[in-house]
Amino acid sequence: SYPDYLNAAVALTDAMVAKGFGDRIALIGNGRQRTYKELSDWTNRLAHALVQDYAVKPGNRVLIRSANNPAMVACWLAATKAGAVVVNTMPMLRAGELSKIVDKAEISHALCDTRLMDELVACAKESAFLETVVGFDGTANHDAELDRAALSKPVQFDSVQTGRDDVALLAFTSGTTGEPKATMHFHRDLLTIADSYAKEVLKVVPDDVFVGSPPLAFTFGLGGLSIFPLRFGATATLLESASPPNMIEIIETYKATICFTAPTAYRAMLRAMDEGADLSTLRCAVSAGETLPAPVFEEWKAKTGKPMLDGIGATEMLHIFISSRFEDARPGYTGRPVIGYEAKVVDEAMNEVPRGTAGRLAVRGPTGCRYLADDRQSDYVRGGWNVTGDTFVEDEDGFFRFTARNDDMIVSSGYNIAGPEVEAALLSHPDVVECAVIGVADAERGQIVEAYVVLEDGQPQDAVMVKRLQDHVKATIAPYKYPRSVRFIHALPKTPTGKVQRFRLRDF
Ligand code: 3SK
Repeated sequence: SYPDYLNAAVALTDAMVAKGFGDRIALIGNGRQRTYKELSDWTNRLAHALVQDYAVKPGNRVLIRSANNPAMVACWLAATKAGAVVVNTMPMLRAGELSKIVDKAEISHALCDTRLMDELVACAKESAFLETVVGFDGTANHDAELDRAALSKPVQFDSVQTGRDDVALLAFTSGTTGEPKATMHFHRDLLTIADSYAKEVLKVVPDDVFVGSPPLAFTFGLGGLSIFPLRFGATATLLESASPPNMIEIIETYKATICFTAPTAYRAMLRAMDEGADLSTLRCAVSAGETLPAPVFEEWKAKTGKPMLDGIGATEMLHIFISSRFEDARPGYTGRPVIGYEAKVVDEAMNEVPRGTAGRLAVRGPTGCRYLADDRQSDYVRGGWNVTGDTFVEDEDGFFRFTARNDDMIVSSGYNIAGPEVEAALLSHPDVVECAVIGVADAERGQIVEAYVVLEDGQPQDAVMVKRLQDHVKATIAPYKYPRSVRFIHALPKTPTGKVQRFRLRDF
């Protein structure tokens, strides 16, 4: 229950100062630390500048373009305080991709790290909506137009009295196929994900220090690397380039306790531990965005003594709604619904299927999907349930196990084969670094399993290796699931958020 009038940015800054967190470190990034009081003052000054100098009005759509850094967080919070609806975007987007977002969201203002101006300026030239582009300095120098405008402004700002159900954020989802969709999230939603998942599952305390790789433009990152720490008076570390070595350096330097990243990075961290990296301060390793292979879970548990917390979320739902827990995390299982959420597995007619049977995962709870002006709304939300693109099985104890993306299910000679299962089998081979599996048309079997494999450096990409991998899969899972076609590749095609774009493999 939230008050009728609620501004999420105020709750995450000024209200935290009022609660006594003013002197604690809120953000660390680009070589500087900011306390909650400094963050509150900074965002209030920026909000004044946005309103007075750039005429930002409540309801205006404001795009932010930046890598993960404290200035991006400050701009997001300031625009929210000014009552704007924020669209956070990733630094690697090109002008054409930005244009789609600008047009769909009818962006009027863009705040851009000056190091990333070119593509945005190119996009603005073509846009009927985008009138104002303002540069901010993403480094610690604070020496760009917006920073200078903010400098002389007061540290108190009368934030816009938004309603708890006013839209605060438009989060774009590119998915692995198709046109981008914008999902609308309310001020209360931004706090709900912290008050449900972060409180119940992660049990965040003020002494926690967060680190991770997902971009703030992806709601997985926005929650994990800004909303969750700020909601509980904890510290967020922000990395513009969050490679595993950089994350490890932050973990060691700041004794980080909670990490948000994907299994591939955890694999690299496991290898780094073999070389002496000290990750012992991490009490919580959250894995999401891709399936967590059981071997990675097992090795992490063996090396750290703690389970990894697998989770599934969706941009449509804002954040994670099914997660494993410290006390009962099981390898191969995503877990149970987060407090406040319900989940069920359904067939095409929305009937719940018996436990143990695979079907479409449907979920409902305090957050949910509201696409902006998109006909796909009625595909995603049916009878109040958000019907995800994932196939899951619920077992007798109410634990949910991912089997496949709906579009990853391969049907070969009448057998349903879940691509991720074949991928997990291939990944357990010591010569395989990464892999992705698709179904390709086959005259005899309807479809066959085709695997794209990235091998360890120096491994021979020949017929002997193909046979070795096929035999390994046959020995690991039911033999009919083995990839009849194996192709070697240098790197898998991925979305900017790191999801493998299996559909692009069809063009190889
Ligand atoms: O599982 C995901 O892809 C996801 C999407 C949005 C927010 C959080 C997560 C984990």
